[in-house]
Amino acid sequence: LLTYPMDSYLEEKLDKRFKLFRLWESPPEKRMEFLRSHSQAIRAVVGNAIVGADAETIEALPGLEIVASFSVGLDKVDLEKCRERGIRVTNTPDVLTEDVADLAIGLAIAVLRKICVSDRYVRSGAWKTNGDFELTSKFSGKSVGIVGLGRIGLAIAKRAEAFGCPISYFARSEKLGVGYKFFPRVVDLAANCQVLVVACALTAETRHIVDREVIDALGPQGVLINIARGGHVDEAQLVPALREGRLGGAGLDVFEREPSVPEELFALDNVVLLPHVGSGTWETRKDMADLVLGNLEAHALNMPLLTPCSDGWSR
Ligand code: 8YV
Repeated sequence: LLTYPMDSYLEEKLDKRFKLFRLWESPPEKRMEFLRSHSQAIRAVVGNAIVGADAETIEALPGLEIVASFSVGLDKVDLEKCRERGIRVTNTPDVLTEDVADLAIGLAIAVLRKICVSDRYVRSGAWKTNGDFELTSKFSGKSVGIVGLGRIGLAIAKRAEAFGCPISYFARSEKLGVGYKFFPRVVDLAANCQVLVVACALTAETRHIVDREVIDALGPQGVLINIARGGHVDEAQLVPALREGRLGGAGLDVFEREPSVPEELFALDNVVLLPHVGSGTWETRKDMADLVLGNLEAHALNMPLLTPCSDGWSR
């Protein structure tokens, strides 16, 4: 069962090797009926960051053996239910780390140097009529705070280091041997950095980890970058903070209710908004698809899975 239209390469390969059901082809109100009518046939679910395998879906599929997610984040998979039922879960770690880390740095530079605003300045003809563009803020050397020092967090740290940025981080526990300053509280990390990057997995524990207090600690000169999940940030607090200049800026690849984005953000020049494209390159999406296929094949052949879910907190 493919839950959502994803990569065409993945869909073609799945279609060739398996009997493929496409969940989105049935209207939302008929989905449970659809699942129940194929409940015996469906042995695997391939979901993504938008539609995974929730408790209802899992319950409707008594023959389900494996959930192979086309994502590293597993917040759309009911892991508890899978554990209870002995359903195997795989994701796509590592292959997307570089792209997501690249995009985090890209967003930070885009916000601080106003790349998108100045692009609009040229396109609108304003350069000719109004003269030089306003001055912007430097990225190199800014202190960068990272929430979650997993694979992606570390890759962002490595890149930011190359820009001469001092790095600090928040994680569930201090990581030995990384050489970055550890803050046991996110609010203290936010108060002590200029660019705060969210790079952890979304769990009950990390939902709204960036709340009003953290936003205020980051402050009018601070920039928030989110390449993880919209649910990490309390959007109802973020939007007025950006509008009122209580927060300096934000680069957001993810939102709480994708594909809906708070429209108030559209008018703001201190934000850069992307449609969840962190892993969205041809190269990486192919690698992710190959991992999904490899995991399904390994499962079918009773071989060890390539990337079983480790249930970790940092991605
Ligand atoms: C994808 C992601 O956008 O890996 C993740 O957790 O959010 C992304 O790589 C998505 O799952 C592709 O549809």
